[in-house]
Amino acid sequence: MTETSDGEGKLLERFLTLELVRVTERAAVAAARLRGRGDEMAADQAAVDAMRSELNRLPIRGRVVIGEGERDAAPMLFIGEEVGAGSGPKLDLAVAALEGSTFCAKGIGGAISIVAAAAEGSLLYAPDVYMDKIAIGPGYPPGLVDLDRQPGVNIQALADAKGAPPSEVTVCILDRSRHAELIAKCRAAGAGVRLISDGDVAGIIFTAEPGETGVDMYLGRGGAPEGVLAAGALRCVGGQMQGRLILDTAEKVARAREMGVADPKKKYDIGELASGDVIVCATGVTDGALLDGVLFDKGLIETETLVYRSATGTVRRIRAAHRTPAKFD
Ligand code: VTB
Repeated sequence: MTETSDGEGKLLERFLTLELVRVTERAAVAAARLRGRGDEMAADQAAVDAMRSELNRLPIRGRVVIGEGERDAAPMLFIGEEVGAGSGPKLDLAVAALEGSTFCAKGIGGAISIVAAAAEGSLLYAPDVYMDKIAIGPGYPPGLVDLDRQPGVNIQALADAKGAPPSEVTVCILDRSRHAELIAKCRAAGAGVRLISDGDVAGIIFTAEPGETGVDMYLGRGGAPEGVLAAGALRCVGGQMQGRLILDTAEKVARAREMGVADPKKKYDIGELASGDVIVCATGVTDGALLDGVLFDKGLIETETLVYRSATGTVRRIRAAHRTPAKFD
């Protein structure tokens, strides 16, 4: 991450690990106040507004490189938007103030608020298109699985590496009709399939902690921006991931080219999706396998946050009890 000549950048960057917690905590609380109201846009807007105002308090010169909303016209922290208090290190930010807004609107588990910060130029400037993704957690030999191999081959390789039958491998996949063949192939290979209705950032991060989540592998097509965010977190723990942008129209190819994508068929490795020193911070909005959601108690707001830092591989799980709920207003 950016370091100033006097070393202040380095120090700031460590401070930032905890400063970012406030950013996602505040966005998560704002979204949580609109849980279960059936209004995705309102929850998105509240999360975005809260995230923006908290980001603007940070001692950084940040630029949003992965924003939200283009595809689903959600209110967004837009790509190219400058955030931060205007001095300090120059950082690229990838944000999803409310990832899984449908979960939030329905009041069901899995919504999170997430942000990744990295040195300028470290995150893939992914256009808001789909991406084919494969991910597994840490502790496996490099190259054990590959996006271009058949699902059955990847499942068998992972099962062998685990020393377990394929029936003890769980693959997480977005429940979409486009995945019917993929799901059938995984089942035919003997694996269990965990279908999720939304939220493949969390779906991929599940593989970072299989002991906790029960998910060993992520497969399938979801948002490219979400792929970059998830790659940042997974890289911090030594997981593996590959992604390929789906640029299936001339217009998408042209847009990607403008954003610096020279080869539209390129298979990106995790280190190309998110390189350098990355900090990723995620707070639960609704209860999920990864994080507890925001809890409103009498005079108290509780949040749970995960912070990943690639420089050290440290993962912090922070449960906060906010005794001054008014500060979130
Ligand atoms: C994907 C996934 C996201 O929305 O973008 C999905 O990456 C939308 O998929 O995590 P469809 O276009 O098939 O509905 C999420 O699940 C939530 O933003």
